[in-house]
Amino acid sequence: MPELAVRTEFDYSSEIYKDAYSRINAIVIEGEQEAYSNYLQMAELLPEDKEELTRLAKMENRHKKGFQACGNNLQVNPDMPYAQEFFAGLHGNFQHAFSEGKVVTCLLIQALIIEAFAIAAYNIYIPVADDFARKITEGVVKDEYTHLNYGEEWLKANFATAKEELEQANKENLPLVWKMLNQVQGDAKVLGMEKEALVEDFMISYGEALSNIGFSTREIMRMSSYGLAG
Ligand code: Y39
Ligand code: FE
Ligand code: FE
Repeated sequence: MPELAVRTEFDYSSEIYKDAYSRINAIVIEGEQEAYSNYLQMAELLPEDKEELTRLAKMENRHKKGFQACGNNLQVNPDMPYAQEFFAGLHGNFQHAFSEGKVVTCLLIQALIIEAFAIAAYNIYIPVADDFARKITEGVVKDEYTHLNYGEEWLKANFATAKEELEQANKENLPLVWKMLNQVQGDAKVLGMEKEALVEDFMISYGEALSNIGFSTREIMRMSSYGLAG
């Protein structure tokens, strides 16, 4: 008998699933909330793009509502304090960069790193999600590509002046992503999401973005593995 591809089924109402979901769902809700306010803050730094950035911010707010509905649908209470702690490092770095008007660093943190992280997480989640969450997430992930593309285009157009700051910001922020991935690894697995798959998808989106912006393959390899071993 030929081997068939079997879609893994989950007991979405089991306590173990709901417990893991209470943290992952909170991370996503908090991430969307912070993304919303990050785009509004970037709109202040880039008044010429204010309209577009406000439009992106509003998409993030819709995503947040969508994921809140996913939690409600599974009767899960998102653990928001856990999620705020989870994002504290990136959040602090973004706020610090914003206070100094460092738009390149803000773009790297939100529009490249966090978007690539979101794209990886949502792509890997879709095949293992419950039907309700799958439909929501499929709509959301399309928007996240739009957000990543915004960051790419802006940084590509300003590559010469942004390059050094990008490398520095990558150094300071990418290690946080690897730490965050390690931290969620156990809960992600309960939901059917493997860390290796998350890392692979993240590397693809982030690496392609760096390439489109103008970095060489060598630079991309050096940058994207920064802090991976640590
Ligand atoms: O731009 C966005 O919408 C990003 C805020 C959302 C971040 C999602 C972060 C997902 C990490 C989840 C890790 C689960 C394995
Ligand atoms: Fe989003
Ligand atoms: Fe986004």
